[in-house]
Amino acid sequence: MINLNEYGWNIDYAEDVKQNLVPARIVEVHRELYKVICEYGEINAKLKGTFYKEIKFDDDIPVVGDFVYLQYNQYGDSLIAKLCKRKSKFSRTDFSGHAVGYVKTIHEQVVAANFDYVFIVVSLNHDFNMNRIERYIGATIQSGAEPVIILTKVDLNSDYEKYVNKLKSQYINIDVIAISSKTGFGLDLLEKYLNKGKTLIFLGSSGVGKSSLVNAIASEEIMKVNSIREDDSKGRHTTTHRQLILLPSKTIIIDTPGMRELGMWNAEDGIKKTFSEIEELIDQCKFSDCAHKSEPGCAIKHALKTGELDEDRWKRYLQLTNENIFGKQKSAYTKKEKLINKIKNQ
Ligand SMILES: Nc1nc2c(ncn2[C@@H]2O[C@H](COP(=O)(O)OP(=O)(O)OP(=O)(O)O)[C@@H](O)[C@H]2O)c(=O)[nH]1
Ligand SMILES: [Mg+2]
Ligand SMILES: [Zn+2]
Repeated sequence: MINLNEYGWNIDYAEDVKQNLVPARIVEVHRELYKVICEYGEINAKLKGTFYKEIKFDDDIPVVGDFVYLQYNQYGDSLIAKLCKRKSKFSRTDFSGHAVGYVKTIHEQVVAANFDYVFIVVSLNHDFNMNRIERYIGATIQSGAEPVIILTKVDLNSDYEKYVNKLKSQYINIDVIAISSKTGFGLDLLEKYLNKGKTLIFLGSSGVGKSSLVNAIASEEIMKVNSIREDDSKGRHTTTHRQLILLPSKTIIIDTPGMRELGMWNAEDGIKKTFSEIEELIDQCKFSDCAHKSEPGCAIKHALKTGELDEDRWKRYLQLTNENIFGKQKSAYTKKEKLINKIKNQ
């Protein structure tokens, strides 16, 4: 019999449900087929028919890491009857374009749920990119979990301390750890995050060494790694789907395929926290609707001039906030379209 507590279950997730339902955690999703872990072991499950009726938003569909209640069936697929409230979730904007009428909608797509730490995995090989790291941090803060920046492949970059210092000076409250899965360098510094019952999710571009790190932490080959790959070449995903794994040491990890296009969804809060010093400057502008262009008493202009605010960082802030506003406008538009369609179809 499996103890679901080892998979992160605790009383906070419990919901008021009928007695015969069994709590479980989603470990993999393959279209409509779910692989879940419950007291009876790892089994297959599907959403119960009535589940679809109750779905109000796209994010009500269970994803990897979610806790659910099952109608257990020992002879075939069990049925997922209820989704438990999420403690954290990671979303991105889905541009795949579900057509509503003639309008392509942009909507929230939840990627994974209920993790405590997000390991933002960045390779010191070719991958290092502040803009991308900031996006990940923004989305992580928004998710409700704690970000940890992991710089991989230290063995390939003798200059790694420069990058560590750059990040540490920029993000005072975020832990930055440089490691090598190949030599084992730095792995001891990860121990404080490998607590029993805590869930880690690994995010980062394809080829940065996420699965290699899973294996290094586990000290065994749990995830497939493409050993002949010499660079962080894009577009070849070794890990093909998100997957929740329980290591022998009882650490729970969600490994993901490289995700380069991390859209922002309602990430306003996360961006504000990531760029808190910019938000503070904006508060000091003389005019509350300052466009930070030619207005007198503009704190941003002043800070750019004195070098207090880095020009690149300001540009990244603008880029991220613009994208976010764009996402919001689109979704408002879409809601209206949906409503019009609904009325038309009545
Ligand atoms: N030199 C060196 N190579 C590494 C290290 N970590 C991973 N690699 C190599 O980098 C390549 C990619 O590693 P993976 O662990 O598969 O990368 P991934 O992030 O899981 O990639 P996807 O599954 O495609 O998202 C492999 O060839 C690894 O051997 C490291 O610390 N040092
Ligand atoms: Mg992988
Ligand atoms: Zn201003």
